[in-house]
Amino acid sequence: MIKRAYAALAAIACLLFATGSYADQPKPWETGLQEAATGNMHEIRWFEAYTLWFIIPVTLLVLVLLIVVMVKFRASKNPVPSKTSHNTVIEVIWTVGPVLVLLFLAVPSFELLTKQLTFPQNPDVTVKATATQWQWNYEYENSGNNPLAFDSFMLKEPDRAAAGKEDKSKYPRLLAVDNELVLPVNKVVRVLVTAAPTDVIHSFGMPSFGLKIDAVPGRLNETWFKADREGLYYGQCSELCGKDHAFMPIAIRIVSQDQYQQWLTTAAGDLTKANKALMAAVDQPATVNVAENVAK
Ligand SMILES: [Cu+2]
Repeated sequence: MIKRAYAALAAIACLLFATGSYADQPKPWETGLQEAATGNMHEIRWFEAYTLWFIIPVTLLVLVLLIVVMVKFRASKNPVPSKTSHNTVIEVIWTVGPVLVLLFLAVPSFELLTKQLTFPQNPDVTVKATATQWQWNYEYENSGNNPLAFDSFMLKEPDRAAAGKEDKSKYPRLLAVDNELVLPVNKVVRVLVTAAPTDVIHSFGMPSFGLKIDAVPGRLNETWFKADREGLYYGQCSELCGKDHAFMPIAIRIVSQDQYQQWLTTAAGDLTKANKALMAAVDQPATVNVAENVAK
């Protein structure tokens, strides 16, 4: 009996978490930042909200001062302008005030920057992302005898059915790709970013990870992240790189360590098979949810 209750609770939990928690992607009319999926992004979001506490009052103060000056000292009301050129009190205020504001902004800002640029020792996984006009190539380090590297192209509309990616809420147009970059949750991932030798500059950007780094031909840039929840995340090339710049999205699938290991083992031999198996494993709760909706 109790077992059954637990099973029912688990099923309900599955249904609840199946809705909406599977993908992080831009939403129509979104004006804020995407939900954070890494510690750094949590702090970026915090810092953004924090700066607004300074920006809004300063903007309002300047607006009020402008209005006061325009009304109170307009030519008709104030025909003889003041010839005051110095006022020590005011000068001290408008020097010390901004200095304080800048200090309050600079300290957490540099702290955050340092955190982003401090690479954790011994990353769990290292991948290399190479940009080419106009796709990404991902290469996994330490994949042993079976080196794993593959191209990731934007998913073309006619290929949706064959790829099993008909659900546009999960695999949105212009963001979904044929082969996602698959990585484990709660692990430090080091990303080496470059562009093909004779190519142009691109940029590897993943908003919900707080990640953006240039992909420059002949130069190896390094960044890192640690995703704190599973899901399918979308980013884009973030440096204008040519006519198909808007059509080289980045998709990262964050999965459990077990799922990642399984995928890695299979992917070395057959990437399509590994991707299909992974999709079946992670998309299952959502399918149950859809069936439930249809039943109603
Ligand atoms: Cu680009």
